[in-house]
Amino acid sequence: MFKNLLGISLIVFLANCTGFKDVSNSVQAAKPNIVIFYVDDLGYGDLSAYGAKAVNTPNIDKLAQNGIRFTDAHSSASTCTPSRYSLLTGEYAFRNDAKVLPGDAPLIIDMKKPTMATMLSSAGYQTAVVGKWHLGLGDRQSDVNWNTHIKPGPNEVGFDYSFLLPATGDRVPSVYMEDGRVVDLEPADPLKVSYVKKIGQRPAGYEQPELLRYDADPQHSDTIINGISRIGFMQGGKSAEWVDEDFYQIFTNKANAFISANSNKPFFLFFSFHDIHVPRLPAEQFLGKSDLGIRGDAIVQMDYITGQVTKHLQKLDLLDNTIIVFTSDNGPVLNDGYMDEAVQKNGKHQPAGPFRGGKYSAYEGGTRVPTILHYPKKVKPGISDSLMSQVDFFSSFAALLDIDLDPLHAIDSENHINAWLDASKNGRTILIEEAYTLSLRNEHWKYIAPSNNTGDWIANSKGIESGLMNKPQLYDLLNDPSESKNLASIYPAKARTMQMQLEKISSSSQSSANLHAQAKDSK
Ligand code: NG6
Ligand code: CA
Repeated sequence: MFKNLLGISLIVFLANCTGFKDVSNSVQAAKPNIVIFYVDDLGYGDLSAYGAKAVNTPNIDKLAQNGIRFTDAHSSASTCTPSRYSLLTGEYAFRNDAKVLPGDAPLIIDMKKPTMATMLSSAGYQTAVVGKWHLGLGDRQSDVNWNTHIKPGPNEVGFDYSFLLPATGDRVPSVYMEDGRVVDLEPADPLKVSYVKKIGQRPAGYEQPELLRYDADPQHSDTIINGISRIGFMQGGKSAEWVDEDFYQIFTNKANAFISANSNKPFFLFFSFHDIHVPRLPAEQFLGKSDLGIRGDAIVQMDYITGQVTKHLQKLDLLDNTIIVFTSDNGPVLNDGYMDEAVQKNGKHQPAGPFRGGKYSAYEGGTRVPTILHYPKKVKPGISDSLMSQVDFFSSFAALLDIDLDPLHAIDSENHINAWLDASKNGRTILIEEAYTLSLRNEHWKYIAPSNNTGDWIANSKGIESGLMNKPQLYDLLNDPSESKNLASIYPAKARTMQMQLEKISSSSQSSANLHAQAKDSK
């Protein structure tokens, strides 16, 4: 013990003499900060780093140039709630039937299981989520009391700090929540929410469309807040209403304040954007800054925010010891309920890049999303074509930090830390992609399970091909990345084998359990 103390004093002394900051800094250097930028509805082709021409994203492109740009990395699902659920729990979302939630749904994360946030907390990290939540709040179905401290929520599943949009920008309540409480709520004007019937005095979009800044489809035509009709009805809480154009500043400030407050401890920041989800209302300074109308301007705003947070890390001298992951929760959509001219102004832009489908779709455009890992000095810049998934962040970061995982937890999360940090290493062989049906990737082969649902509503109202068919589909992505030739009838045995593999994994409760262990061996 005494010897150790002597050793440490000696190191501190030498460190001071040689210009190193101090020993505590070098100890912390062993634990990198982790920042996940999680964009909403950003498609594979939406960044200039991924080939976009009509919109410029210099801040993100810089992360890509100095980090690893992945070409075959996936969100777990083609919609938001299931993707977020998987990222935070390390489990495929279909195991918990996690679907897009209404704004008054209870928390869908089982508090008995660990999350990325609890796992990182146990390793001494300070943890925060800033931005969109959409994983439910409270424990009572459609009966959240918005005027009290609402539990459970992010603070009960491992986040030390939370500053949120409770659900989505297009869902009520249109208020911020900080650590379980609605921000700036006047007790004399209590807040109530209903997803069933109209409540409150505010006009609804279906009643007074002349008050709207954008026309909306019937699902987005309820209570009007800030000139935009939303999904659901909201009564009271006037002083707490958000102004959508302020998101970019408010979330950036909250994130940067969290970083400043924890600059001498390891931290995990889950920066969960509202952009570029609907309703798209970028601040004035971004208007007209792309050739794509409002959707492109929202991308420019999102890039600006990424830059502001990254520059803040740099200013505090934290950038070199921070792993930044930049990615999206699902593929792109142009018209998601509001007539904001995203379709008309899209021109030749390909939001899903070369891939078929988009948000909601079983085709690659649904889950194959821009993904960048930036870790200066530790990670060699490059391009990785490995098959990667957000469901693996859990085990991969656990392995990086030498944390043992219970084999019964994060059961779908495989450790691929080597492939996350090195573009020359291989990632997954097999991956399930979730949409309104399940698909299996096995290397460059993709099998899409048949579905009785044709998904016409997606194609008709969103202009996106759902990928749903009542027969099996098999694609060879190496020769046909845009999934244009269904090979299921040409290679029936291959389709059958993949169908069986998919059924085995989806019905098992231990799909990757043994892979946590492998993780440690291969490190
Ligand atoms: C859908 C909404 C859509 C969007 C989506 C969630 C309708 C018709 N559409 O139900 O506008 O909010 O949910 O998007 O209500 S996600 O990115 O959070 O998954
Ligand atoms: Ca989304």
